[in-house]
Amino acid sequence: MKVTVLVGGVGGARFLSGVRELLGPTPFPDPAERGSDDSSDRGANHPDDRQHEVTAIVNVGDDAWMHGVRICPDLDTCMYTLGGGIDRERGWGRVGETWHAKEELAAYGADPDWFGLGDRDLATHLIRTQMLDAGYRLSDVTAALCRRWQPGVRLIPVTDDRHETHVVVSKPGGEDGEQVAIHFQEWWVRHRAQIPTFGFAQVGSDDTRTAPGVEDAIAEADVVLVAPSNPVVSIGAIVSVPGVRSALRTTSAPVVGISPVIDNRPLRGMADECLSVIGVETSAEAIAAHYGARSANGILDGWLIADGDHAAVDGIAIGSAPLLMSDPTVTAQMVRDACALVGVATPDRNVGANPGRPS
Ligand code: FO1
Repeated sequence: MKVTVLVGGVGGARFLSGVRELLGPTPFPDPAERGSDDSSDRGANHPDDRQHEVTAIVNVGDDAWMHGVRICPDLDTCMYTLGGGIDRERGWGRVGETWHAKEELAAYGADPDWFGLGDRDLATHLIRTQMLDAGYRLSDVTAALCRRWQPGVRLIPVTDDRHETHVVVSKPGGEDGEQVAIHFQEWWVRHRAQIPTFGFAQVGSDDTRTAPGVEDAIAEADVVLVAPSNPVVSIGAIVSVPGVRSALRTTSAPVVGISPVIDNRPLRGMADECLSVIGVETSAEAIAAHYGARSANGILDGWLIADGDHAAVDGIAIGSAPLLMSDPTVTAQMVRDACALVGVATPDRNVGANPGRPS
């Protein structure tokens, strides 16, 4: 089966681990792209022989230029988490990280000094910046970086174009009521969302288009999953890319979301701050209503909420399950429950990723 997932950062990466646990690895980059069509010598992973394909459409709204390198937090968090390089405690950046470059930059008084640029992480940004400067698209760069990390899920940025989330805030030190737009990372990391905030805006090229494969991945899916990522700055930023909303509304695949709150509170991150900025209550029901039913110009057919939470939205099938992503096996069950909610059968367990493990 073909599964397409809309994901942001930390929560989205954890969710993808569960999808991979359930369906087994999707080789990425695709080795078959170099292979021949002769069925005798094509590997077991040839797209035509593969049982399941998982494609993640990843948010790029958090991306930023810092110290001359291009940083893509959500793509890197997915790549490192699935590739085994993530620092699980932080949820971002590399395990075993050191911060010498950051300290040296600060010693020179280089701005920004509030953003943690790790030494290992810096290598990723240097490779990406060199490839972008050489004219490669972000989706090509992501595939090249994944040659090392082998995430076992196809990772595609929602767009190859600049589509940054900027945040309208009170101008620090400004006249009364004066507002200014700052980059999402400054709002999120420097200010921790603790300054008066008036809205979000996507900033980038005027003719932003979906990256190659994004609309096909939605149109050809057997099911589209909306991960329990930040509904505003992750899922909202993805759906704001021209072509995505219409692809979601026209695909023959059911679209099912997983609620990012438990007991109507986000697990981590600042979904509540973001939702309050746009006037949406932080609850499973309000977020579902915000996404909207596909039968009512929205994007959802189904919405899986945490046991004990409540939601009722016309046109959206509601189900409940334990939603704490404590490990990939638990998350895999969430994926199965979400698919079942919209009538999509899933395998009991994958047989690819862990051959020989006792059932
Ligand atoms: N988050 C922080 O809270 N502090 C940081 O210094 C920081 C640095 C950083 C560097 C690279 C990267 O890929 C992510 C980084 N993040 C940091 C996380 C990032 O700001 C957020 O996780 C996402 O943008 C929101 O999902």
